[in-house]
Amino acid sequence: MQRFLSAMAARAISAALIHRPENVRYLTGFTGEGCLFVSAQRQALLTDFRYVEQAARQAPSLPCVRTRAGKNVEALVAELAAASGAERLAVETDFLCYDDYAALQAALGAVPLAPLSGLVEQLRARKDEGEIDCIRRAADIACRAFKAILEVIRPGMTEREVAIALNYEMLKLGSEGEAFDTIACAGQNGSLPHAVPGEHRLQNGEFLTLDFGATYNGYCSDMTRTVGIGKVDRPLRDIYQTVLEAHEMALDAVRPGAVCEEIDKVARDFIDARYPGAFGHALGHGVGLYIHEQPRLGKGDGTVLQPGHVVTIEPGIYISGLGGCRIEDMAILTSDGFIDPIDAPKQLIEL
Ligand SMILES: [Mn+2]
Repeated sequence: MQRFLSAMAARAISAALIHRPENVRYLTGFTGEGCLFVSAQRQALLTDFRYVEQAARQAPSLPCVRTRAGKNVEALVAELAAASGAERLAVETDFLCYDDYAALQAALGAVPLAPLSGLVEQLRARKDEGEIDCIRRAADIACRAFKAILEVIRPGMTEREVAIALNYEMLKLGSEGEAFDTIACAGQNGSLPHAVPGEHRLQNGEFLTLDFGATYNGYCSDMTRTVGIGKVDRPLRDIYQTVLEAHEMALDAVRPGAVCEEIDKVARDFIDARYPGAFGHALGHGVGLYIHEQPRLGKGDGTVLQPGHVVTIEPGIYISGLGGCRIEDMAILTSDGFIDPIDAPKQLIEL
């Protein structure tokens, strides 16, 4: 909260209202529904009866303002803004829906709304020791679940059955829930980077791509492995080796001081020279309380990696009609390199 107040002051933002659940959690520890008002003079959680006690437990030092019939959240925010002498109120314009925005503006009258422009997300980009510990635990859960699922996967299972079994393993191992919808796609479905697991049954000779993450204390992990169902033939093996080499080359380029888009380029140039146009998404992204955070390892992001950044490295090749392959690890930037919390094997596994 102190860092956020300083960042607000540096941007001449006198008051802000935070709605995004990850941002409210980051600044206060509160995980229930509601929003957070912040000005130099006043900080308060606004929530309803269902979460008042929870707010007192999770954020004991923060005043909680209870919304109720006749005192809706907009009216209460207007009171807080007036008490703070706010000239404008910054909100998450990339999150707040139009109707809520309009209701808030109506209640605020002459005080205009303004974009907060990702200020909390910028603070969240570099993780502290406690956050990194949670991410490492989430990664460990996912890695152990992957090891377990390898014993379960059989030809004839559907993608959906694999995804359910993998989710169950993660939950048993302590995950609070999936970091995002688990991807399990096989055969020709592998060319869809974000395929939804369906009724396709695993067949010998095809690839199965698993992209999944666990959560621990709110923090996410993210990993992808592609495995062969039985022996896999030439075209797929070549794809795998190319993705693996690109993945290793990109990891070699990760260090404090490296520029995000340049790491992306290392993997992209290598793949494009062999499979033009087959790697159509960014190399990676930040991971934290939310699965896709700053920075982005892709063209146009000139962020210089620093200790505390946590990013994924996930090149892939996708060929319609044939299938696809992706290999994803995470890199936790340290003062002299990085820690890779994903310790699952990367050489091709043929089940
Ligand atoms: Mn990812």
